Amino acid sequence: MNKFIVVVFSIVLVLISGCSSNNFQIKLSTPKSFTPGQASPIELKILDLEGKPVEGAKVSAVLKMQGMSHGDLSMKLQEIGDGVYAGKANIEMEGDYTAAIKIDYKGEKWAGEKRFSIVYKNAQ
Ligand SMILES: [Cu+2]
Repeated sequence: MNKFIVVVFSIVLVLISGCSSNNFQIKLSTPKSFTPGQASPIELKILDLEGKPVEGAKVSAVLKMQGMSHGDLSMKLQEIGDGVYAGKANIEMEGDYTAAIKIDYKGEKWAGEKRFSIVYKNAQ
């Protein structure tokens, strides 16, 4: 496959996976930088289509880097209120990550991916 087809294909995939989030609006918050050896806070804000916080959901996420293995970067996120679910990940490398997110809300299941990137925190 040439590069152009790969790019078009991934855009189509992104569009398709975007459509699967029909029942929830999900916003991933991650720090811009991290300190090696310290867990990084990861937060997900989950709203329903009317913009109301989704409460009482079971939320988990697995962080992945494309083509690399960084041990177990799976997290259970704890609800901290207002539809925000928080967890920590032991990020050890800067770069682009995909968070594979699973939500179970009263038996209604959603799975999807969000992307983010993170860099090393510069020493002061
Ligand atoms: Cu890596």
